[in-house]
Amino acid sequence: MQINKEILQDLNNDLLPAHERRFNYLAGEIDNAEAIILKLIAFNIAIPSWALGTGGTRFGRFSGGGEPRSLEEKIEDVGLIHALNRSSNSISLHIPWDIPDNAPSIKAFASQLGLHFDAVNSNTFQDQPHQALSYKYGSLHHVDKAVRQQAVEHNIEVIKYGVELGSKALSVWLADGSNFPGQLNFRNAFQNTFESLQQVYAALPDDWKIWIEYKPYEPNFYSTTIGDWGQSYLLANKLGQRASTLVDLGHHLPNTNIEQIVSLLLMEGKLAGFHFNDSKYGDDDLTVGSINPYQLFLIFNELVEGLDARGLNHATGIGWMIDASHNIKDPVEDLLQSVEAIKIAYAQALLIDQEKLKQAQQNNDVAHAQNILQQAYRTDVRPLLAEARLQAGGALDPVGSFRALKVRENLIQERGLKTVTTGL
Ligand code: AOS
Ligand code: ZN
Ligand code: ZN
Ligand code: ZN
Repeated sequence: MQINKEILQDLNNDLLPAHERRFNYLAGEIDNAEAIILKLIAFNIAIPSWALGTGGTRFGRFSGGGEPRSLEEKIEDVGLIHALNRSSNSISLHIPWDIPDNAPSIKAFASQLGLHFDAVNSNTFQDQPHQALSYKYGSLHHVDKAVRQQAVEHNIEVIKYGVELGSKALSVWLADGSNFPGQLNFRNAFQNTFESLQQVYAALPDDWKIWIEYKPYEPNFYSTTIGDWGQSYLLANKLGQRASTLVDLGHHLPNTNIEQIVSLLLMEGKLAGFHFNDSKYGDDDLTVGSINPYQLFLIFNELVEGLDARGLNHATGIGWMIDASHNIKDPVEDLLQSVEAIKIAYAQALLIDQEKLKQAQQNNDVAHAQNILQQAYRTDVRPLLAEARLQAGGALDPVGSFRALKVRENLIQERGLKTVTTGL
């Protein structure tokens, strides 16, 4: 299904007077509304293919119906999201959950919807049917060279798929670790990981990057071989210029200062990008901004300050991606909310008076520094986002329009109530 542009227009028209009232008020309060709107229009966030179906937990999975049954249908769903928010013009695939067998036609279909392909993700955390060797005890770090080789080859295959689709980065997340003390020799595991990654790195096309994701625990509960940003950064440094560290917001122990990590990675040119989500306890993969929007804002403060006038578009080479997946919400609504939360944080960060903040820091005026940040954070920037969407041809109210257009009902009609998508 596709969004009916005329009906969307009608829905926008109904909301227009109230929007204009709110927007005009805000535009009068701040002095850079137009500049912020342009930056918001340029800022797109990639949608992960694995988030388009209702997620499960290890206790069960409750499908919401009308879920995508194929890669084409996943792309179709991202197209729906993009038509509503005009901020999700790419999709990140997970191989082998998504196998782009006929890459040229997949690519053509995506571009019809205004979409391109972001980073491709490899998967060596599960065994696939017909796979020769098991990843039960790890993949790139495995004690057995043959298993490492199989995992290296899988990553190279993923790069090949990505090349056909026009992706420019391979994103690697390893479940490799150990569950019990004594199970693993840490140094050997790390060294094996490094040597395996060197082979993958050597297979990267010249204009490609490799993004190394870290995570402290789960599925392994004693050690993870790439467990934190230090370990990822170490690997990225040893590998070379085209390797960098990917920050998944849920991959930190509680209370970790993620914005500080972001700031230093950016300074060193080693910030690969993000898997945006939110969490209360661990890798909860909750809707972005649902738990701790202030943290998100502080991260965007670092990004705006660190990337300076460059803006946060694709030209930065940084990956802006969601990695949130839900077991009770409609996945499309969930993703629309996540994108909105990311852009709210960005717009708020653009309101920070960076000059004044520097001054306050220079003068050790701590109270004033806090006020500068919170003045921006407590500004309701949603009319700026709505205006940006309007100017870009999207919906003033994406979730409201999704409901009014009965998108899910239509998808259920087309695809059926009991659909199962690929993924976890
Ligand atoms: C796993 O915890 C990571 O967040 C990865 O990014 C993973 O590939 C993705 O979440 C799909 O399971
Ligand atoms: Zn992730
Ligand atoms: Zn994760
Ligand atoms: Zn996560």
